[in-house]
Amino acid sequence: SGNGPPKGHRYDLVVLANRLPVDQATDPDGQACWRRSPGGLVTALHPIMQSRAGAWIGWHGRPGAAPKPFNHDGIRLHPIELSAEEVDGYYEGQSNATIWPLYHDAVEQPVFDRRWRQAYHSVNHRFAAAAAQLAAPGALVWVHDYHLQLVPGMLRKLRPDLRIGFFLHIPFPPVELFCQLPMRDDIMRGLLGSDLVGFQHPQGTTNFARLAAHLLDAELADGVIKHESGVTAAATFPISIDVAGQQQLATEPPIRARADEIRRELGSPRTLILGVDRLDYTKGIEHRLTAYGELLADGRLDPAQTVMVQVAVPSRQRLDQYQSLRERVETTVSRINGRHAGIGKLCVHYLHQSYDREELAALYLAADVMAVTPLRDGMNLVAKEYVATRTDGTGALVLSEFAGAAAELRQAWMVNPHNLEALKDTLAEAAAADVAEQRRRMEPMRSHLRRYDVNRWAAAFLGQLGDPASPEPS
Ligand code: GDG
Repeated sequence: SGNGPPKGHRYDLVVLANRLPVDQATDPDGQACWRRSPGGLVTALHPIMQSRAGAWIGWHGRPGAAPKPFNHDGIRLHPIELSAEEVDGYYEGQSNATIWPLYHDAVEQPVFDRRWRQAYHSVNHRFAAAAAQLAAPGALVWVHDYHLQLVPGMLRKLRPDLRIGFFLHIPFPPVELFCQLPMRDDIMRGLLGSDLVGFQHPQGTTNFARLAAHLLDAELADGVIKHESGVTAAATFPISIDVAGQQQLATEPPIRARADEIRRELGSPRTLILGVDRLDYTKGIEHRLTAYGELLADGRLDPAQTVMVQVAVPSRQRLDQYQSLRERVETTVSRINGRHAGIGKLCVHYLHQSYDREELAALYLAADVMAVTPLRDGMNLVAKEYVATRTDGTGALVLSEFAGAAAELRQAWMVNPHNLEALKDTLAEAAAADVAEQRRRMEPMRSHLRRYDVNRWAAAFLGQLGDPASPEPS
């Protein structure tokens, strides 16, 4: 780190996201420090931001006064202050209790609250004002995700010279669901402040264009939306992972040894079924557990030969909906173990903890069946990480039709998680597949991912936004 450029320096590339790409940590001699956060977006943008000396605007993760702007790993970081009330209203309220459930097909009832909308508006304005100050004339500005949907419109007013792109990491809902939102007009005008809006899946792109036509009488032609205040392109950019990095992890001897050790510690089962998700109601964790429990009860899976590991990373724990989900999941796990486990032989190993990439890679390597069964998911990177980790082409991916990843990982064992019988059949089939069948499905998915990694994703978006250093890939 360091003090970096003088005050008033302007940047040619500015990224905005709810969070900065660093977490507060403590170094070995007890000093507070910043550490690069794990996660795909950070990995994807880091090299581009470094080579372009870009600036990143985001929240540092705690309520109250923000640290001064600082440099970290060659990137300028500009923290945005949020008061405790704004964390409640903008982040937990409007972002995670209204927009998140609504954009995920309302699989959980969205909550509407006027006070949250005010906080969402003022925090979005703070982000836009920071970007207006930091961006060089004609700079590229890339805004990320559902927390910041008003920013493009606000920034366009402050700085009409900028090229503004917005990427939504979660699904964009159909018109009739979106129209429930009391903020619908503000959000639509906010998004249409962009030159380019990107979605994970063609469905999102279509939903957005239809909505513009429906709400604002916009004209649609050739991926471009003509509206009262200009022209916005809408296109699909499915996000990916650092495929080479993930494959590298999979070949490291300590990680391979750890995978073997995990299987031994689990009692060397014939079939290990794995789930890895944030503990979120969109991820279909309960559906997956219920299906597994019934397969044991029906005698279609043998509890002496089968183990399930469910990693449920703690998430948004202050929200009621997440607390009650946790209770339901934990009850289901206990019920399955209570009925089918033996002394020293659990059927479900439930881990409400977070793990580093190395341990996750070892779990992916150890798992015969990877169960990814969201009710709705923008993409789902866990599915892609599993495929990239299986360098020998073995392993069975069970994948929900409602994950964005289903549009690309076509050879997975595809399932509708709402259909319990289908989910049971699919899990049982995947568990019974021989190595030839596993490879027949895995190889095309692996070659797809090798071609479409996260660098290509970022270059495609920035290329279409007009970045001369990221020509659009063919
Ligand atoms: C949103 C959208 C979209 C897992 N355990 C830990 C941990 N992970 C990592 C995984 C993976 C990432 O977190 C989870 O990504 P997902 O895509 O599966 O899900 P969301 O968190 O819901 O992400 C999603 C994504 O944005 C990107 O656009 O794909 O649809 O919902 O990389 O390996 N990370 C840490 N500790 C863990 O224990 N730090």
